[in-house]
Amino acid sequence: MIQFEKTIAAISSGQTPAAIGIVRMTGNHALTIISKCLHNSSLRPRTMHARTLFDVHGNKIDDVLVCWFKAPNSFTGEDSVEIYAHGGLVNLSRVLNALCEAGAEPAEPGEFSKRAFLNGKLDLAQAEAIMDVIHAQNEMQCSEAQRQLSGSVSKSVSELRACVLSLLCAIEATIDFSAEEELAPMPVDRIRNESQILLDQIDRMKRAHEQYRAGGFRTVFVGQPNAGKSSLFNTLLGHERAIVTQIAGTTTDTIESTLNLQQQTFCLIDTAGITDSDNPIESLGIERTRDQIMTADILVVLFDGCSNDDNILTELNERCTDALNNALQNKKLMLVRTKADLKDRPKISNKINDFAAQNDLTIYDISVINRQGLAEFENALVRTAQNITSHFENVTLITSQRHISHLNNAAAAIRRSLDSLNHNMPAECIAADLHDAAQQLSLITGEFASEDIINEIFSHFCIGK
Ligand SMILES: Nc1nc2c(ncn2[C@@H]2O[C@H](COP(=O)(O)OP(=O)(O)OP(=O)(O)O)[C@@H](O)[C@H]2O)c(=O)[nH]1
Ligand SMILES: [Mg+2]
Repeated sequence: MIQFEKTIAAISSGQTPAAIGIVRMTGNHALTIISKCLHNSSLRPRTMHARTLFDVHGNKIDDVLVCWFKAPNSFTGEDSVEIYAHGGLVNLSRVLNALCEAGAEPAEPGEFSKRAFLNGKLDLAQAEAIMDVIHAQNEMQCSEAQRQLSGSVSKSVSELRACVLSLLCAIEATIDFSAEEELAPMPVDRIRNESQILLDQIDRMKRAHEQYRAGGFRTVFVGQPNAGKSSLFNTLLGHERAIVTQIAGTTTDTIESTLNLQQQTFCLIDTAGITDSDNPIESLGIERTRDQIMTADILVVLFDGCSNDDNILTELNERCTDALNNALQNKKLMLVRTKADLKDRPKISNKINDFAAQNDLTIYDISVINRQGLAEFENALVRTAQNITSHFENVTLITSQRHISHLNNAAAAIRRSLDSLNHNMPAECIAADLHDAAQQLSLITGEFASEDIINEIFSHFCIGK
């Protein structure tokens, strides 16, 4: 256990008015300091004590609950004390000041977590996951962060590193260190195969990361003007985000908004058309629509229930062929017919029916007026998202950009070593790059990370964490 000179304290709960707030303190002198503020009342470890807290001048600060976590069985591994006082910034500041007057010092951002890391209570990836849990904006982000906190990233990265190290051992056995031992032959096939498996694994992790970073499944609505794209977009969101009128060509730009549905996050994107236009503003909007179609995770094609216009299929086929084929192959295309509440709608066109039948697609008949078919459509949207996620089922999701850049560096080093192998370079060259790959992976969990890197990472944490 590292002996830190200072005993630190901070308000660890939110600073807005609340029934209860928490001040915590960690360090060698934590017990001495708290004892001064409790008029020498004794504490048992891991037991809640109802006490009155005083400052060093004997003024009463608050009636509190106090718990002592005896080293090494605490978050930081040091003697730690938590004080549960009445909430609110002023009251909690009084508690903190009382501790500081008695010998504690105000903690720097992330200092508790940094001590936990340096004392081996958690690795760097887990410490970073704590911040992700705190800052999670939705259910998906929170459960991902929780998984990382319980060590999912650390485990996967350690496994990758173990594979690299095992390859390294095999290569080093071929290096003539002593000139006396018999040398093993270079395991060329093994290096090729296992390097490729490592690269594929890293690539899958990166792709899952891209999906996650995009802020949910990019769900793009396309269709002829007036098909009802903006109406469905607004109805799913539950508020009038996009302008809806009966004038064709109302939406000229792409509009994005986040939708949380059954624990999945979608980034809904309403678009302008994709038909060429003389209007320069519309042309720019159309360009953006095409860009969105190209990068869509889910493509929703809407047909106007009031007409049997099926041009959108031809247009998608001609102008966005690759994206359409990709969506079909990966089961990411959904068909919607709108305005189901209207009587005397024309028959749906044969072309749409044939397209749906050939590609085994359901046409969701919906109305935003009487909400017909909306629940079925939402369920299907969630199923489509689940189908996409299933490709990443056994892949550990990486959410931190820092981790991704170390993974990228590791992959580049593995590729360099493969290159050296293919060019019959000396074993030392192949080994040097694999060493580099192992080093990059270890930086994710923080083994061998320099003090500067560690300080930089924890400086982004909040005070009291
Ligand atoms: N009766 C009925 N009318 C609808 C429905 N959905 C949309 N509309 C009407 O259809 C018209 C066009 O709707 P929008 O949502 O603006 O269509 P859009 O596809 O976004 O159109 P552009 O932005 O112009 O490409 C509006 O007058 C809507 O009120 C529906 O389910 N039932
Ligand atoms: Mg619109």
